[in-house]
Amino acid sequence: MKCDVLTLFPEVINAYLNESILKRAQENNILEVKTYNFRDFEEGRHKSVDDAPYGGGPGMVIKPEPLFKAIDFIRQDGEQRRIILLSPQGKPFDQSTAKEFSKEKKRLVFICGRYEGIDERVRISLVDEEISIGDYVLTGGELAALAIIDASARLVKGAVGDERSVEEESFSWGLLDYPHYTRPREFRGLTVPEVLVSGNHKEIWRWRRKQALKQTIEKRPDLFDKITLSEFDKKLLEEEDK
Ligand code: 4HQ
Repeated sequence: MKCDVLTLFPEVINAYLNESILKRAQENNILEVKTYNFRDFEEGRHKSVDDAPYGGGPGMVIKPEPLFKAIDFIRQDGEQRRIILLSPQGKPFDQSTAKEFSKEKKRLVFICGRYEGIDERVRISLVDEEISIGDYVLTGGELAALAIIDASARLVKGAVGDERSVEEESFSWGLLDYPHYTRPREFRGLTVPEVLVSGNHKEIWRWRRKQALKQTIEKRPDLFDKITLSEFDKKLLEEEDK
């Protein structure tokens, strides 16, 4: 997976990506991220990348020129790119988009705005798609770009140390996770469910599946309504609790 991030705060992007799993993914050439400060492409004397909105009103708008220049610059290598703008007006990002990005052959370019947003002509002429990470307003697109890169890169084969943890998610696709426990077996009077220490893998699998189903019903009925239950799932849900 290859990405370019256009931002006024490249150090924010780099700080996150240079830790832990995504750091290792970059070292192993599974993930490549180049960050660009688009202020470097502003040629005005004062290097200001924003200006007051036409029509008046509060706040400032990112000027088109530095972003057009930055995109011209990164396109010089002739590689194919998918240009993405982070914005609350975008298509909601979800796990299937992450899966798609993890397999994308083109470079992904993330444009991170600040202030009230960017000049509309950037969206019209440069942007292939607008994506949102949720219905709330951030101060900038950086956290959105990081969320998308993080969720997508960990799905690239070889990115996560133990491949089974990603495989297991696809088995429970669309459901919430089941509860996890580690040592000690008793902690402040709270014990680990007996089945998890039984060594009976079939029973453990049944318990986890049932917990995942029940958590989804309880906490995210909207997600539960979207999934199709197997006959086995229906049987699990009908069982009396033991
Ligand atoms: N933004 N999902 C950047 C967001 C946002 C979101 C608001 C985008 C501020 C400057 N981006 N502008 N939600 O809240 O992607």
